Amino acid sequence: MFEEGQLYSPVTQHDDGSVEVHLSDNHPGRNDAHYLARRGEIAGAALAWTRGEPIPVIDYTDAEHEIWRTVSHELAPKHEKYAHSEYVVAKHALGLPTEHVPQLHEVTERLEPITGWTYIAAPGLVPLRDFYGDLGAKTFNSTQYLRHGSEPLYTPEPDIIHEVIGHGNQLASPRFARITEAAGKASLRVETDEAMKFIADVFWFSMEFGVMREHGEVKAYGAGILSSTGEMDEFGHMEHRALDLADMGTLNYDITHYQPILFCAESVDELEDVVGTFFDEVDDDLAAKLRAEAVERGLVEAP
Ligand code: TIH
Ligand code: FE2
Repeated sequence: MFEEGQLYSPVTQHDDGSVEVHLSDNHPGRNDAHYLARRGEIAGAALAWTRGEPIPVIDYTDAEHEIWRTVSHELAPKHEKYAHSEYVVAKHALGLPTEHVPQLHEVTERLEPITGWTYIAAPGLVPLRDFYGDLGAKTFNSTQYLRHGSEPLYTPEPDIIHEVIGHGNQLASPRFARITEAAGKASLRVETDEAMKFIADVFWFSMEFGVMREHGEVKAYGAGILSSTGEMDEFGHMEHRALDLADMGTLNYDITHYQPILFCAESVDELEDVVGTFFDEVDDDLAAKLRAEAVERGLVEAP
């Protein structure tokens, strides 16, 4: 949801009202006519929805429920072993279904009493500033489609499994929820595209792909790791760097592969002190200052 247009497949609505989703050349569903039609149908429901109305209810097929079930069951033991306890405790508190795809209104019904967050429907890409602006109002723009059944372990394109099992469980932690809200509020404070991108990149290397030490082990708390069984198996073997805002805000990443460089917080306290405080305070000047520091340290080339 960060590099819009790259992360999510573009959606176009034709004059006859039909909706077409454009999958990239390496997407496992690109030649599956049934999958393409289904993606159009689900994106169309979100496009037809307007705020204030009830969130569209999707009539999921048995095959879609089966993908949810498979991924939920594969992830559960990995979460118990390799996810940070802040996430695991929040996941148990939220108690999402594992046997069927939940509707977004059900996610809200569980989440809102815990941390006040609401899920709304997005067709796919949401402009960066809209997405973050909504986070500032504790509102999460979520896709409703499922990843292609042939590759359930990892998808380069966020789907409802990522949005709900990754972010939804994470947002049931009051501490993670507060940091996410702060990132949203930060987006409303900055004017330059550079500062907005810097915030989104710090978010990427924390709430999306962050790892954290706990009892001497490195555990996952980032939603993008927690929704992918493949990434859950691999994050322990990647390069782990200490939290470093200048580095996090400027490091390039490729969204189509497992993340080879991850930033490791020593604790939730440290995450709040470094990343949370950054989101609370960042403005155009601070983002520019951190970018200049990254250039100075040779982390990134001068523009
Ligand atoms: N790779 C994640 C998954 O398989 O669940 C989805 C993504 C999250 C962020 C970027 S892509
Ligand atoms: Fe995400």
